[in-house]
Amino acid sequence: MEGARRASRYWSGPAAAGRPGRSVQAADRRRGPPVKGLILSGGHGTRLRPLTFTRAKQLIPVANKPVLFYAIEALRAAAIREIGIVVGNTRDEIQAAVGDGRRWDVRVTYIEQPEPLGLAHAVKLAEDYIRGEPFVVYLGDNLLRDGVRDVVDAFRDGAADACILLTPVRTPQAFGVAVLEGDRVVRLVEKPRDPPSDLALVGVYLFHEAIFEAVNAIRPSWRGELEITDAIQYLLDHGRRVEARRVTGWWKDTGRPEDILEANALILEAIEPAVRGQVDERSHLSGRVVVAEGAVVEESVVRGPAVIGEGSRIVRAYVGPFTAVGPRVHIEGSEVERCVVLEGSAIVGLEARLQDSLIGTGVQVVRCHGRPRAFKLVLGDQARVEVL
Ligand code: TTP
Repeated sequence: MEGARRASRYWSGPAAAGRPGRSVQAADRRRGPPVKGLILSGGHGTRLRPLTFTRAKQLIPVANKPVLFYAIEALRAAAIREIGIVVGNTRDEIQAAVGDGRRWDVRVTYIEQPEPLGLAHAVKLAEDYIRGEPFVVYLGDNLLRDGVRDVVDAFRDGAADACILLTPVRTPQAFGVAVLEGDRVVRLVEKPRDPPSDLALVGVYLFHEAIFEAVNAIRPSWRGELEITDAIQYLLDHGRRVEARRVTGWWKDTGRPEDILEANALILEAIEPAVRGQVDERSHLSGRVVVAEGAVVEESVVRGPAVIGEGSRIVRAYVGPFTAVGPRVHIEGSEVERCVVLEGSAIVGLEARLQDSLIGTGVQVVRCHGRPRAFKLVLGDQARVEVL
């Protein structure tokens, strides 16, 4: 069964069980033709090494929730019930985390991409799954504060063949940039030396089936990938209508470690405080703080926004703003601020504050006792350590 399922490029779980609440059903009924979601969750993830040596980058948690889950929630909030997830060599891990989608009341179908040959290549592989319906491509490592509901509604009701989302950026040289006439796109330029505008493409695209002619016609770029910007440029060159909408609220691509820290800070800013674990009377919490079930905070100061994951122990420590402490983490006699610390790690007895750091799973950062007093490191490939 497993083998037979893998032999095909697509596989999905049983139809999502569980009925949506009445208000969700009503919202779904009000809408026009069904729109599918396509989340791209393959890729190389090279910029997030060493974390991506052992996990899919889309499963790295931001505010203690995998970044991919935000994408699924954004699509579901836009009344999308059918979601294809393009997966590469981390497919088992992604499938184990997401399952058949019933948790979100969506039906997830997995689409295998044997090699990460570009965003347009991933779209091309989804042609049979999309079956002529309008669809939203959502990069599985992207976050948008305001989601995609409004753009999906406008696209469904409009006459465009494609719609891209744009946001002003300080360094357009590092992005795909659009040239506009009104809300129509006339040209796209990839990483321009002399940018025609400061409007960069964000990782969400809406398409009708004309895109499949484009992704089948274009050739790989200099880096050997089928580029989504080339496919959209093909639509423009062939008289298709491509519209642009500006993103409201922030947009974050979590491709690099510093992006994870920033995305974490942005999400934490809006968390609802909740204390479900134990906080002793000698501890002090301030600001937006979540202490999950089974977590223990003793003789410590936690200054929000911050989350302390399930079963974690914070003892005689300071946890500062914009920190996400994952499940079963042990922080003792140390100060951490603006950090993301993943499951099962320990930070014990540090003399200086740990700040702006992304700590993987099961990592130990501990004070050296005994002689000689020296840094003693066991670091994975491509790790980075900054010392005082
Ligand atoms: P990118 O961040 O552009 O590429 P990458 O994942 O290969 O990362 P790096 O540059 O650090 O090596 O990918 C954006 C999203 O699209 C991400 O969720 C991975 C996904 N993707 C695919 O699914 N298939 C692909 O062929 C590529 C290139 C990316």
